[in-house]
Parts: sequence; C-alpha cells; structure tokens
Amino acid sequence: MPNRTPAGTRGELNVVGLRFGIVVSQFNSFITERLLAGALDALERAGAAEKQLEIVRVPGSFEIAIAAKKLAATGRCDSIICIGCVLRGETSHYDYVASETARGIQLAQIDSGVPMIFCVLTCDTLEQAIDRAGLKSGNKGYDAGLAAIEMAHLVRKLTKKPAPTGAARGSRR
Ligand code: INI
Repeated sequence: MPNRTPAGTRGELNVVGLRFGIVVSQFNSFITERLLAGALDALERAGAAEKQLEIVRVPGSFEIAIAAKKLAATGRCDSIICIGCVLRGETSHYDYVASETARGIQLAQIDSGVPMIFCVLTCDTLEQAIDRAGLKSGNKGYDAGLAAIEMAHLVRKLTKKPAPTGAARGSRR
C-alpha cells in the first residue's frame, strides 16, 4: 500500500483569470459589511483587482438566492459569495429565513453550476455574530473569500473535458 494519501483534485488559491460575485444582505448590515470586508481582504490579498469583483446588495438574506442565481446566469462569475446574517428573535421568523436562505442558495448553485459560498451567519445573539465577523472567531467572510477561489478552480477543473487519448485518436474502426 502507498504510504502517502493521493492529493486528489483540488482548487488552487490564485485568482488569475477568475471573476467573483458577492451578494450581500443589507439586513444586519453592521455584521454583513464586516463579512464583506473580510471577503474582499481575502480576494485582494490573493491578487484580485476591482474589475474581477461584482458586488450586489439585497434587502435581506431571504433575497440572496434569487440575486445569486440571476448573477450566475449572466456567466460573469466563476464563483459567488453569499453574505448574510440571520439573528434569532422572539418568533419563529428566524427559522424560516435561515432555512430558506440556505436552501435557496444550495438550489441556486446546483441549478446554475456556479459555486456559491454560504457565508450566512445564523446566530442566537448579536455577540455570536460579532465574534464571527472579525472578533474572537475570526472573520467568516475571509474564509468565504478563500473558499470562493478554491471552488472556482475546482469547478473549472471538474468541468473540463479530458483531452483525447493517443490510442483513441489514432484508432480506426
Ligand atoms: N433578514 C436577515 O438577513 N436577517 C434577519 O435576521 C432577518 N430577520 O430576523 O427578520 C431578516 N429578515 C428579512 C428577510 O430576509 C427578507 O428581507 C424580508 O422578509 C423580505 O422578504
């Protein structure tokens, strides 16, 4: 048995030739703007220029999926980061918004084939959200930026048709 696990197929972390969409919810913008800053930090540190980025703002997390799906349909993005923050309130509203947002984004990426990075915080308290938007638990937007780069490459690789093999090219029936 080989003593090394095969590397498998994975996406690199360079941004040459890639374009990114970022859909940002304006609800709880105190948090989502910080997540956006984290995502931009990751993309820019990896070398992305402004012309490689397209930012779309939606009213709330519930609207992220439709905007992301439409953006994917333009063909302008290799991956799309979906940013939102859903905070639990006193009613069941949170549960509907949180689960439908996740479901909508998953459907949008599966339908479109464009990877969509789920950067929607679902927290019980504002403090938990702040911790994840640049405080104790890092910035989930930054992590989303890295995931967007990796997934853009990975989906390109997995989409590419293999080159014809020598045997198949030279063969006659
Ligand atoms: N949208 C959020 O992004 N986060 C929330 O916490 C939230 N809460 O709690 O209501 C929220 N609601 C708005 C929702 O996303 C839609 O914009 C609205 O229902 C209009 O469709």
